[in-house]
Amino acid sequence: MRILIIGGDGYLGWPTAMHFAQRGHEVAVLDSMIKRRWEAELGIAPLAPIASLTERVEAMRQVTDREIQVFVGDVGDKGVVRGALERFRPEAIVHYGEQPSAPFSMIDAEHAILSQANNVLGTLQLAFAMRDIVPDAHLIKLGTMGEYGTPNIDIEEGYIDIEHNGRRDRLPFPKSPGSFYHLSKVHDSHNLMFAARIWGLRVTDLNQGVVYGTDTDETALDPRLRTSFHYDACFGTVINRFVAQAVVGVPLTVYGQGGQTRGYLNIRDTLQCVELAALHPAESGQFRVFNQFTEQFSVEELADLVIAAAAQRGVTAEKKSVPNPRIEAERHHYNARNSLLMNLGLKPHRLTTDVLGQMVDWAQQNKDRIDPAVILPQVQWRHQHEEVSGA
Ligand code: USQ
Repeated sequence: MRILIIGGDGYLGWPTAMHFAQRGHEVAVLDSMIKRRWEAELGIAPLAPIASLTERVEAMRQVTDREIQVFVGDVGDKGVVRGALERFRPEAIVHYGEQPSAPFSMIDAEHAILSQANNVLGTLQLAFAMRDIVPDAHLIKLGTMGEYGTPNIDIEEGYIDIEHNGRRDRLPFPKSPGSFYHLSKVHDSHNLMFAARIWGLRVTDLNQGVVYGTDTDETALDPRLRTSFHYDACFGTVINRFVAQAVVGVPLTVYGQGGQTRGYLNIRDTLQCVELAALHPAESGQFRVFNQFTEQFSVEELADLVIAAAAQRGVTAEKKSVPNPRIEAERHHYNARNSLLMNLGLKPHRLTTDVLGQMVDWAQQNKDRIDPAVILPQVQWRHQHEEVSGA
């Protein structure tokens, strides 16, 4: 299959590109490298140094004999995206090319607008280009479980059967996202659902949970193939952050009461899920939603698991509640369905003490690069003139 990975320089995009290339698919990546510029602007860096995209592609060729084609540019640029689709003619497009951080989108007006313009308009540009150039290609779009928020009912996969005033319908599941970033994914979902309906595009929206992990089969082949691992309060996801905090002796930063529960998955399972979606494409005109996570945990449970795994490695860690910089429910019902990818054959990698222990070992090897100054959260959801209430 010819597969284009948009955002192919990122934490998930690069391993996805290698994964498909190793399985014999024809792979191209499109990336503007803007994430690297945002990191520089915020004064943060991945825990281990990351080679440039050109160096990675060259290393991949040397190590595996696999070729990955590169298009440098912004998916929101009409000429760039149309040029890439015309030259590469993908049968599947995996779209990771978005600003991925909730805190980044909450810094100020400029960052909120940048996040939504980048994400929503880029995806819209792509949808029009697909309509005109590769209308039969399958778009696999990375959405987020955070689109749903934390409703007091079970979360279904994209749609819910509703009875209202004696009539029934199957409608999009209600959305209640918790940041301008998460909102951008809701707007994308609506735009793509509409595009599938009016133009017959094939779309799979992967509502992904929080990803953790350092390695995939391919990143482990050579240090030049590794992917970016963030532990800072802006781009770091919670498990990756807790592991880094444990090895430098910073108490694990449980926000507020720590009952916040989300779906989680290993980076290896992101690759499995995207591959399963690609091998089983949506029908023409179908906007399909898969909830992409394997396990649910509260933040408090995660802190305890990391502390136990660190202890097995002789590392003493502790957790500490810090005032929650976000506005989110801290004790709530959470039960999300995730059977569609399981039905397609997903074999989950569970968050075991062993898996966490390997992450602790890896973080220890890179411990000297951890900058304690970027660990504590700086971005507040509450407007600074409002009174801060505890929870
Ligand atoms: N949290 C802490 N302590 C920390 C960091 C986070 O208690 O030091 C809490 C947060 O308050 C939140 C939960 O952990 O309740 C998850 O936070 P996160 O930063 O790991 O994840 P989030 O901001 O939700 O975003 C991440 C990715 C995003 C993806 C999303 C999936 O950055 O790209 O869409 O996970 S989901 O959370 O399911 O929406």
